[in-house]
Amino acid sequence: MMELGTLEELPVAYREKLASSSLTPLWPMMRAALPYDKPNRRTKPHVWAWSDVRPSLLEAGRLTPMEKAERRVLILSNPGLGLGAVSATPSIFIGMQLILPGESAPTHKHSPSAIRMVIEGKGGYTTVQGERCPMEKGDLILTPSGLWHEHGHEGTDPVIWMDALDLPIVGSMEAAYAVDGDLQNVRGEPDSSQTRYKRSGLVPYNSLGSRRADYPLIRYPWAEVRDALNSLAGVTARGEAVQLAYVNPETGRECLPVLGFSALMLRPGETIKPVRRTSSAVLHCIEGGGQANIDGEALRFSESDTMAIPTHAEIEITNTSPTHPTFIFQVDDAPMQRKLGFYEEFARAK
Ligand code: GTQ
Repeated sequence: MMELGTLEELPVAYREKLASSSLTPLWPMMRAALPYDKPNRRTKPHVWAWSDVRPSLLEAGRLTPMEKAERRVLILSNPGLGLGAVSATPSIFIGMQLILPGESAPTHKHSPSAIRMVIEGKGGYTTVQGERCPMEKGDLILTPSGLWHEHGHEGTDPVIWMDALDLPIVGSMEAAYAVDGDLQNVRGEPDSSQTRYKRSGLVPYNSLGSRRADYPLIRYPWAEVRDALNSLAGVTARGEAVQLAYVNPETGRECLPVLGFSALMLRPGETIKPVRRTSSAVLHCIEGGGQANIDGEALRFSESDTMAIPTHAEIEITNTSPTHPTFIFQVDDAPMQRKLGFYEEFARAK
């Protein structure tokens, strides 16, 4: 290991000359920029309890009308990333969004890509590029980069969902922006999960010959995902993760460029120990609960709680219920890391 020179060793006059020419020496910060073996991580393992989030969000509903919010969202700020941080992990923005009966969140589009994971309430919907998607608990709805979207609510009780965006990445490129639009014309047909892409393994015949749609499937209904997890559990050894990835049905690849999405089932009493990965993640408990151990920190979670997992973390997750399954929705940044060529999984030290 080299002993690297420090800033203080350099003559003051030289340092001042560099600063006045907008130059900075690398070597004093070499190890901070490129630490050996493992990145420096500021992100803390953390659980945002639904019992904290929900009342604060409902209070926002009383304090701030939609006209003054555009999107009524509380951001999950990772406590390791500084007060008021706008992300849950370095790459993942998570917002909790409330819409009250009769309200709508106006049409816009933006350069970051987003998804919604519905937590509570009936009667909400998101219209994406003219396709109206009903929102039921556990449904995943994509609003990819550049597609018009608006939210509405025709039910009687508050509707709450979790937003995940690649905003920290797009923002760090100074490339994040939005455009306002008019109310969309809604095509008078059910969303594609109920029509063109009703079942995995089947795609419209003509799609084989045409240029593939970037985003053919916008909504992934939870009832079907849950059912598929149950079927997969029947052929998966205990202790092995029962996990399904949400993909683009035309390409079989991840549905968005930066963030990846999957659903995980833990059977009663089951513990899983996923391999250590270079990606960071956010886990949201759709149903059930349990305990996670992240880099030696024990964290309990229950239904609708949301958890941040730093890059390179050692993790273990247990469903502490002896009788009920636990279902978890996972957001991670593996798709972007794979594209950048450094995504890696590390075998466990025995
Ligand atoms: O619903 O379009 O949490 O534009 C942040 C930015 C949600 C949205 C967020 C957004 C939205």
